[in-house]
Amino acid sequence: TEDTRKIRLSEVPKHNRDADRKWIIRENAVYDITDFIEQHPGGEVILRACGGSVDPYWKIFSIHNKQQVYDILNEYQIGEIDERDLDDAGHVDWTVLGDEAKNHIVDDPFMHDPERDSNLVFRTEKPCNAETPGSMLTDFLTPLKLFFVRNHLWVPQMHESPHSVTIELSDGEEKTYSLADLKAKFREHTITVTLQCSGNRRAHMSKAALGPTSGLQWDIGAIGTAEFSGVRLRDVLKDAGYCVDGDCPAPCQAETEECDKHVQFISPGDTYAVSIPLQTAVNPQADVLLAWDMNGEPINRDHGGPLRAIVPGTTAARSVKWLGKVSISSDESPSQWQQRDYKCFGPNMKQTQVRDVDWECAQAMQETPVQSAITNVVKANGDKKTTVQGFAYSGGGRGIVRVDVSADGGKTWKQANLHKDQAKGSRRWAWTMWSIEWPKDDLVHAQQAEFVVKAVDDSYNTQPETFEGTWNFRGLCANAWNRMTVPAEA
Ligand code: MTE
Ligand code: MO
Repeated sequence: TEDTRKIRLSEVPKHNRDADRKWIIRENAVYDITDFIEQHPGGEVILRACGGSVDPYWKIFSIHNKQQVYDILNEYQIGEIDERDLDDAGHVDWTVLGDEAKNHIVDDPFMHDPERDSNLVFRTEKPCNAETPGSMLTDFLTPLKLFFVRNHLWVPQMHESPHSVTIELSDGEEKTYSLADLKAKFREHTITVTLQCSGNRRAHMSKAALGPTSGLQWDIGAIGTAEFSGVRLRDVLKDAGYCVDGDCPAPCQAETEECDKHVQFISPGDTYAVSIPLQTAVNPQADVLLAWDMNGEPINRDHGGPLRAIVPGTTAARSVKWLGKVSISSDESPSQWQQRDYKCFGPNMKQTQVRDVDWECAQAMQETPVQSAITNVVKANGDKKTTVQGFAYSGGGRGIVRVDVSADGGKTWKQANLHKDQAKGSRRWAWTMWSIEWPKDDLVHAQQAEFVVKAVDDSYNTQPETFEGTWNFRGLCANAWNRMTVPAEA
């Protein structure tokens, strides 16, 4: 329009990531996003686009191509590119910048991602977010090639140099350990851990009367179980100079600095960062690991190799992959992934009110509630016998003590057999597989049977019947009774 400020293209590169005011352009419009960067859901990666166009990035991160995102961006528009810098088609003509133009060609950061098993169900390709088909979640230890992948960004290329992790104490002192140091210096521990994404079963919550929730619409398969080997974070913190149990030389940091409350895990380049309570990190019964092996193999690139944090009993978002730094701090991680992503609000708070959300008043997810799901209903013996099977899991090291299964939509119940397994760890960090056989004569409905499962953990927590009461606009902690309807005649 007439009164829109016209900006010469040559001005844009001056407002790059290092400038005071950071600009981007989208199509022909110019935006000053300096004040938005902090709120960017994807963190600081947005800085890469500053001083140039976001278009090539949004081609890659196609998640941006929606009205909600355009609306946010529009608030930051300051002008548009001067006509003199547009080509005949009316598009920005980068060639006017001469040599500088080539800096605006963007490589696809996902091109070095590993190959993945075609059995996985992809929710997004770039970044890779793929779940295990529910029917394939039958083994106590999930086969590595089927283990769900949840990546916020691309998989970093870390194989060039030997890996190391830096421990930063609260006084700022740092100590760095190579992977070889960790292996040589500390006792190795192996624990069996179920990792479940905070959004597992979100697609089910999205079907509630309160309406859709935002995020990847996972079915039951954003969960898996593996044996992880590595060293206890506790042992490494102690070696780095942090007093974990009062037996270290004076002055004892734990006593003098009461404010030491969190351990931040940071991936290289700040591509991902979250934190857990320090109490969890130093508790010998909490089994928090810096892990390099998964099911007896070096952790592969998708799952965070060469080194990842494993925080058992806690939502998988805290088990940081490609771990580069561990930092003891009086604060939780300031990242988006700690402050925004994994918080539940009441069912009254709707997506449309997100701007009014007081993020600080809500607790960031750590330990998770009890969950269960039906993976398979198998008929055998000419339909005389139906076997229902699935998994049940609870966070916080709480074991599963009972699994109730119904064949009539939840009116009557029987108890499933809980399978024995070889889970390792100080507490129960792994799911429990269960199954139950249903004789045909007991199936009350002629047309179809509606199987339902709910589990009980060792604190007698159980799952809500429906999603209405725990509905939240981010679709987190979706753990209502799980249902599977099967026709009576095969
Ligand atoms: N760590 C890094 N560095 N980057 C990530 O995107 N995703 C987190 C967590 N750790 C993530 C990460 C989330 S949300 C989940 S659910 C788990 O990793 C998934 O682990 P997996 O891909 O090995 O199954
Ligand atoms: Mo997750």
